[in-house]
Amino acid sequence: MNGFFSIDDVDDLPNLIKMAKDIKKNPYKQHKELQNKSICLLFLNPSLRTRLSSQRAAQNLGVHVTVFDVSAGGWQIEFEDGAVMNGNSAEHIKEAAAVIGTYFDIVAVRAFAQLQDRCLDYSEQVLNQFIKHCPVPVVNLESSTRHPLQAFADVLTIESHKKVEKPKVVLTWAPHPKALPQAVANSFSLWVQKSDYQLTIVQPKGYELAPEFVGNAKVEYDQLKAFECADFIYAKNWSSYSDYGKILTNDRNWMVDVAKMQRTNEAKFMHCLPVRRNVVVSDDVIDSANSLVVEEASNRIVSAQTIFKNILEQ
Ligand code: SN0
Repeated sequence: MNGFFSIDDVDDLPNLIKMAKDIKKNPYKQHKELQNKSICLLFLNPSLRTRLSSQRAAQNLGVHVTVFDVSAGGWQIEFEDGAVMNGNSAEHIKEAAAVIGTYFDIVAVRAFAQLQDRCLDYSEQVLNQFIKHCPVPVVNLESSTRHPLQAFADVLTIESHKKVEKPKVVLTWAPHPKALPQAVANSFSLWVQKSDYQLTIVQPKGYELAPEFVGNAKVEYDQLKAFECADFIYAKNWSSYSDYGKILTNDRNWMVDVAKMQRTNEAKFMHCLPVRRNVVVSDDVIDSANSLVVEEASNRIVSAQTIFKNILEQ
């Protein structure tokens, strides 16, 4: 693997899942050939799970890890080609990525969608500029349109709880006070479909994801209907793709609660975290025995470790 931007970098998902299961069983296996390798984790936005799980993943492999909050302690980076840099940006991505790439063997980057300009966000300017100008492999720690390490951890979680070969998975939109990116939902949809599970995406009108991310998923607008017989409920808020970055409704009736979960096939509840309790999901659902949110988050170490190992061993 020569970098990890999206599911397109995975040739063989069943094999990747198998490697992840081996890593989960034996996370501290010695890798002498990795002992002088190094990873830089660059954050342009906040993080809790991604930061800590990626560090633990690197440490488990015996790899040196450096975390850098670019937005807090670095120069403001310019991403526009040909920019006249007489504003706030002090250095161009061309130099920044080139230099960082001489210090480390992997550069992992978090850069959220700005939710202002759909074309710009969906062009993945920041990650693509890193990939273009960085001489070593780049890993996506959530970009404008994707969060593949999260989706990989989600699939690993479903794999260890599914009772049938192709479980019914429902991705449901849920209310939120802030406008959030579509990245988590987009990647979840792609990875679940690649895993060959049955996927239904349910959302209010106007919240449909971009067609390339909906793929062959069943699209529903009636949440109660979508929940019937579901094996997994994955809740997430996202802002509108069509009316880009906007909050179109905050209808509290879309919160996941016990009455809705009772319509499912004793479904497991999933969310990537952080989650707004009693807005996205009621306390009694997220605190129930069917909630997988903590296990999902713990699998973030496994997904990151599997990807780092694959890249570094090549
Ligand atoms: C991010 C998102 O993409 O939705 C990261 C999820 C892993 N979530 C948030 O920014 C939530 C912020 C909030 O205020 O609840």
